[in-house]
This record gives sequence, C-alpha cells and structure tokens, in this order.
Amino acid sequence: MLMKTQVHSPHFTKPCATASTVATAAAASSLWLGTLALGLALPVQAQTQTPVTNAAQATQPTALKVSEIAFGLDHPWAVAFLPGGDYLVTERSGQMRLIDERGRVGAPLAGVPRVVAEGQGGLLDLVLDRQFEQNRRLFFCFAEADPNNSSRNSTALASATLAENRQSLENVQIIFHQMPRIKSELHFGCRIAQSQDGSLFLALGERSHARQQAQRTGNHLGKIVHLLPDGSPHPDNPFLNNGAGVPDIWSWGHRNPQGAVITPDGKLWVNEHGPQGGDELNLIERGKNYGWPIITHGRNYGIGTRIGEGTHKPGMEQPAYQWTPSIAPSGMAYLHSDRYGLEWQNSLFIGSLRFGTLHRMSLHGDTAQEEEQLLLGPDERIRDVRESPDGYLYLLTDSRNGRLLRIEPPEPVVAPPLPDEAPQATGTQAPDGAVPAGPVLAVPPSGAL
Ligand SMILES: [Ca+2]
Repeated sequence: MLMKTQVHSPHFTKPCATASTVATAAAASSLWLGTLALGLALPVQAQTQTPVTNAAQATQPTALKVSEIAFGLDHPWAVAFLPGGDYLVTERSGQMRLIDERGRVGAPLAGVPRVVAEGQGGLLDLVLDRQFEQNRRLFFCFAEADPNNSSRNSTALASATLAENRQSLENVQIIFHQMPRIKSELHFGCRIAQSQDGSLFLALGERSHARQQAQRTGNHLGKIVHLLPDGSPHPDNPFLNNGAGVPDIWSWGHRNPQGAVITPDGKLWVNEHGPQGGDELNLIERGKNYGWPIITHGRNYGIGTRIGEGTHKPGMEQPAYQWTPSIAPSGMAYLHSDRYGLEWQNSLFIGSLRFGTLHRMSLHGDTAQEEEQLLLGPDERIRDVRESPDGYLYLLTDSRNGRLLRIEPPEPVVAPPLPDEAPQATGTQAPDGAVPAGPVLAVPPSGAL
C-alpha cells in the first residue's frame, strides 16, 4: 500500500533510509477509500448541541512524503527535540534513548527509574522544560509499581536533568504519584503539557477497572492534574483549600487521555479514548467534569450496551469533537509553522493507533472540526505526533520495530488539463515550469467520502 520513493527534499540533506509516500486517505487506494468511508469519515452527530462535526473533507490534491529518521525502536512512545538536532525518545519497555541527527540510535540512558512494562504500561511521555537550553531539565511519566505491593501500580511523573554528555539522567526525582495504586495494566493516560508559566498538566487514566472513580474527586483516577514544576499542586487548582477534592485536580471525568497540547492562546486540549466509540477531543477548563462514565458517546465493547446515563447531562462537558467509530487517538501536536502551507498552519494533528491515519483538526473557539485524514499505512499505528522547533511534523510508529518519521512538506501539484482545454494547452507544467517530483495522487471531489 505504501509507495516507496527516494527523498529529494531540499529540507532534508541528511542520509535517510527510506521515504514513503503518504497520501490523503481517500487517495491511497480504492480499498482504503472504502474502509475510511465506512469506518472513519462518519463521526456520529450528537443528539443535541454537541459541536460535532462533518466528515473529513479532502478537497485539495495532496501528495505527502515521510522520511524515515530512525527505526528499530521498541514501541516508542514520545519524542523530544534536543538543541543541535538530536532526538530523545522513550520506549514503552523502559528505555530512554538518544537518536543523533543522522538517525543513529544510542544505548539506553542511565538513570531512568524502573517502570512497569506490562499491558499498556511502561515508560511513556516525555517533554523538555521550556527553559531546557538553560537548565537541561526534562519531565517524563511512566507506570510505577507500588513499593509495598508489586501487583499494584499507577502513573508517576518525574523530573531530571540530562547530563551534559547526553548519556544519562541526573537529579532524577519522582515528583508526583497517582493515587490510589490499583491492580491493572490498562488506562495509564500519561501525557504531559507544560504551560507558558512552567506549570505542568498531567493527564491520567481511570485504570479501567475503577471507572467510577473518575467521578469522585478524592483520588487521581481519570483526572487531569495541574502541578508546579516541583510536583506540588498549582495554587489556582479548584480544590486547593476547600476540601472538596484532592488539591492536584484540575478537571475530572476522564477515561484514558492519550494526547495533550497547549495552543498559543493558552488553551489546553486533550484527547482520550472512549469505549466502543466515543473517542473525544476536549478543551480542558478548570474545575470541569468531562463526564466519564456517566455520559459518553460510546458503548460497551462487543455487546454494545449503553454506558451510564446517555450522551448529555447538565454539569458535564461535551467533547469539542468525538469519533464514533473509534480511531484510538494518540499523540497530538499543534502546528505553529507555515512549512506545510497556510491551510495546515494552526491545525491540530492527532495520530490514530487503529487505522494508521493522521487527523488534521481546525479549532474554532471551544469546538474543533476534522478537516482531513492523512494515511500513513494500513498496518501502522501512530503513537506520537510532534512539531520540531524548526517547524516540521514528526511521527512515532508503535511496534517492535517502531520508527521515527518526519512528514515532508508537499511538493507542487499540477492538475491535468480538462479534456476540452487540452487543445489550447501548450504546456501542462506549473507556471514556473516545474514538474512535480513523485506521484501525483488524485483525490475525489468533496463529498465523495
Ligand atoms: Ca467525556
């Protein structure tokens, strides 16, 4: 399904192993067109005022390429960009590794705490401090065993300093422990977003077996917590001094958050997995209840029975967007740069673990709209999506041979002449005479999905 081609990007001068053509989902093949038409492109309209969505509209011809930067990673989960061009990645099985600018994968860094690498657990998210160039500080989260009962676990957040030689972590401190720890290998959540003021939002899952705890404010299950860089509660938290909940909580009623980003206007957006259907993108606001498991647009797996009380309830937030059927959203990035054109600039990009698709979302106040789906490959699982400081989008794929990929900017696309214009057309090249390199993939007209 993937079309192999050589990379001739003016932006990519380093040696790289392969490049793959990525097309809009609709363009990749008629098989995928059918699959996506049936399975992905039809988010279910909510019953009342939910600001969802039309089907993704692929209205522009698009032919994109990815460059493979590195491969052979063991279920990589998060990537960060170090000054000078190196990358830092986490692997779910517990390693943090440096990848140099030529794509060479280094040995595991020393100093990473022991993680619970079982089920969905392991070494998970990673972000650099906004002042990393001055302090070499970073934050990462992981599944942590209960020191008194190894069958129980939860999500923990750590800070550390990257050694000057980039071979180890120093000053490792576990600054937050999700409580209570329970016996589960599921729904760790574990995405970190650092605010402009340096504070940290950590999105936490409800561990699956304790879903009702997501509605109770006396614990950290199914919560987004807001912390100072030392792990203490942020002074603006809603339960800080009133006894109505644990002081770390910022929002609650979450199921399994998997992507988090703060946009330039300071808003926090988090996606989360629903059950069977009802995956969500939420605009997260202080002290709000996002509904799980009382309201959801999803259903119980397999049997399809209703969960909770329905899709809406007063006092509970509706998602900014929801996907039914589920796409299993993963990492999420906000694109600041104009390298991919003005249409993509200021969009959110969300990976899918289920379909190998990348979903471009436009944001409108407190709602979001899915604009298009980009296909990486039918057998791919996208785990993370990031924008580098120089404005490129990167992906991590989730497998035992996980890859770090960079999305290449589109090349000019030349439309063929209409038949009745052909006699008059003395040339079909672009105005400057350039002929696009690589395949040009047709996209069906708007509405064909
Ligand atoms: Ca919800």
